[in-house]
Amino acid sequence: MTFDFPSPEATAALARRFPPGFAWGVATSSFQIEGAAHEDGKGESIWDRFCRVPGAIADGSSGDVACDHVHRLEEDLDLIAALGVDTYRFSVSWPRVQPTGSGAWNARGVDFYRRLVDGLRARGIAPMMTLNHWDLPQALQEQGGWAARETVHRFVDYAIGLQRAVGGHCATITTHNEPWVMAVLGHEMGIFAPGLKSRAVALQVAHHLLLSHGLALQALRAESAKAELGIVLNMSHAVPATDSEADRARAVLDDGTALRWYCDPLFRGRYPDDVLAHVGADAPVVQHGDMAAIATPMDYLGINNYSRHVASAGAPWVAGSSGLPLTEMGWEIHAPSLTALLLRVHRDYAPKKMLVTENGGAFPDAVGDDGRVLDVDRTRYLFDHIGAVADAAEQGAPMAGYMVWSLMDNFEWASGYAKRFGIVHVDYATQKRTPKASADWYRGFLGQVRRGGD
Ligand code: IFM
Repeated sequence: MTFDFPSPEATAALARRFPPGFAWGVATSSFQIEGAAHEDGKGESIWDRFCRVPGAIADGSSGDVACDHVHRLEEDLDLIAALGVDTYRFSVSWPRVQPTGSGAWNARGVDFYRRLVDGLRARGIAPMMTLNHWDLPQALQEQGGWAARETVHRFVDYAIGLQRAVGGHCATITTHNEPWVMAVLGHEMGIFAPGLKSRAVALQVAHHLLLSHGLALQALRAESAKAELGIVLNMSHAVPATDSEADRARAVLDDGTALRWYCDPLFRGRYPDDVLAHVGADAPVVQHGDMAAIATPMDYLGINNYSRHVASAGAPWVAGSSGLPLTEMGWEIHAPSLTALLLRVHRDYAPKKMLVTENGGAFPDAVGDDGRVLDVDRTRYLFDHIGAVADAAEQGAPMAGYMVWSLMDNFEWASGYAKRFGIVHVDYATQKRTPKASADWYRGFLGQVRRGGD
C-alpha cells in the first residue's frame, strides 16, 4: 500500500473545519517513557515486576530506562512546545509519588510532576493529567490489586493527594486510562500485568476501576478541584464479519463486553442485561450504592481509538482479509469507523464533551541517510482520522479535542520497543529525539488551525 503526504491545500481545508478552542495535543504515559524505575525513592509497579517474567515482553525489555524522560524533562518539554500543541496528556506513576500505594508520599517523585506541570504551563500548554495508566504499586498487588475492594479506597486517597500536590495546576484530570485493557488483558488473558487469567477476576477488577473512578470524582469535587474531570475508554466500532445472523449477534455481544459494559454504568448506572446474562456467575459483586457512585456525572469522556472491530461467530476473523491496509500492530486502518463510533457514543450516551485522547499508528519507520524519518503512512493516518473527527463534529458530536498517540516512540507494553507510535523518533541507544515528517505536518496543520486555515 502506498500513501501520499496530504497536500498543503488539503491540510488547509482540514484546518478550516475546526473551531477555535478545540484542544490539540499529544499523549504519553508514565511507564512507557519515564525510565528512572529504581531512582529517587520510586516504588516497584506491577509493570516493573511483569517485565521480569520470562517471555512476557516480546523483546525481553523493560521500562527501566524507556525514553529516559525523567532525566530529560526540560528537553522533552521544549520538544512538546515546538509542536505548537495546546495540551499535553501524561500520566502519573503512582509508585513514584506513593511507593507502596498507601501511607507515605515520596517528595522527590511529587517534585518531578510539579516540574512537569509548571514547565508545561510556563510554555503555555495545558496539562492533562491521568491518575492511572496501568502502573499500580506492586505492594497493592500483593494485597489483591484491583480485584480487592480496598484498592478502590487507596486510589481515592491517592487522587486526593495528587489534587493537593499538582491538581490545582491541571486543566484536565482523568481517573483511569482504558479500564477494559487493565481488566481483560491484565486479568483475563494474562498478557499484560499482573498476568492473571480469570474472567471472574477481570470483571471484579473492571467494577472496582469504575467504582474508584466515581468515588474519586466525588472526592476531587469535594476538594474543589477546578480541573475538568473524566475517564478515558478504549473503544472500537464493532461490525459483523458477514451479514449472517450469528455474526451480527456476535457484534452486539462484543460491543456489549467491550463498550457497553463500561458506558452503561458510567452514563446509565447499570450493567447491560445481555452481557450480565452472558457472563452468568462471573458477574462482579456489586454493593448497594456502587452503581450510583459510578454514574457520578463527568465533565468529558475521553475516547482512545485506533481501528474498527470485526466480529465473527465462527473462526476468528483475519485482519487484512477485507483488503484494508494494516498498521504494524496488525490493526486495520479505517478512518470512517472513528466517525461512526463518535456519533454512536454521542447518540447513545450523550457525554457533555468528547475528546479523542489517543489516536495514531505504529509503522515501520526507517531513518534515512539524512537522518529524517519520512513517515508518510503515519501522516496520512493522522490526516484521515482528524478528518473523521471533523465529520463527527459536523454531524453533531460535541468534539472538544484530539491527541496524537504518541509524542514519541516508547515502550509498547508486551510488544517492547519494536513498535513505534511516535511522531518523534527515539534512538534508544543515544536517546536522541528526531521529529518525524508527521510531527512537521502536525505542527504545520496546527499553525493553520490557528490562522483559520490560511
Ligand atoms: O501504547 C498504548 C497506550 O498505552 C494505551 N492505548 C493504546 C496504545 C497503543 O497500543
